Amino acid sequence: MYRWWVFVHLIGVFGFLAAHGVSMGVLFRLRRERDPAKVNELLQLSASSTRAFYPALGILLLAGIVAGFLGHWWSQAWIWAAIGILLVVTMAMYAVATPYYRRIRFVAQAMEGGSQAVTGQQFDEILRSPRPNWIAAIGAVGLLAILYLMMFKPTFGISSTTPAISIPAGTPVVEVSAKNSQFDAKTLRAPASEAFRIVFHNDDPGIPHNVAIYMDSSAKQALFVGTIFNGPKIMDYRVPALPAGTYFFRCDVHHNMTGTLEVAAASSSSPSSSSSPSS
Ligand SMILES: [Cu+2]
Repeated sequence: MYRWWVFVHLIGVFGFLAAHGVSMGVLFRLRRERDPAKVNELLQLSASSTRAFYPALGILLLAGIVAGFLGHWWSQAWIWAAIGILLVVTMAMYAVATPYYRRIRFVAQAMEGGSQAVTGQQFDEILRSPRPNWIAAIGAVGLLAILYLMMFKPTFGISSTTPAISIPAGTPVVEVSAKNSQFDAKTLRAPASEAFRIVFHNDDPGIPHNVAIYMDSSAKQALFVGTIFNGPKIMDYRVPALPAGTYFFRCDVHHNMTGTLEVAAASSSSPSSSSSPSS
């Protein structure tokens, strides 16, 4: 589900960039055009392409927000930084581009209408303005910054530190790690009819995982659902006593991360980790 929303989000990004491609092309084409009628035509082409901005931007934002919730990203700095950059870049590009376009359109329409108020030389100066370079530079820097944030999801050093975990002596413990979005064990073992702990190491920076236990692989009946959290972090889950049996566990964020939990009477099963015989 998360991947689908990221997919839709990227479709919005492509639409947004394609619409910008037209107006960027016009922007640089304008600098070489001196015929007022053709300048007006180009401006109309650009204006019609900007109409595609808004639906694409809407798709981009909607899918991005949904994916932000599904991926549990809202507690992370990078997503807010990306939104901030999008806002600032949008406003900056609008502020730089709008007066430029407006001025050219005003002069070109007057000239096409037969006005002699602006000479060909003055029109040339307006069209040769360095503004298109600025507009393109702001957009490119903003796009690269957002792309970097999306790909690398930097924590900016404000990731949560690992709290000390204290587990009373004699409590059965099951350890499992997630790395590169995979569990390090396909099978976990726990004692029957006894509450136990799962010490879960999420070793994936900025990626949310959890461990949830279900009756079977249909994952319809949950027996225990661990808190979803971003790595790198360790959490200990308090799992209630389960009757002997074979259960299914998975990460609720990544349904391809699965395994089997074997719950057996303490005497008949060899303990998987530091669980000790009850005193
Ligand atoms: Cu996961």
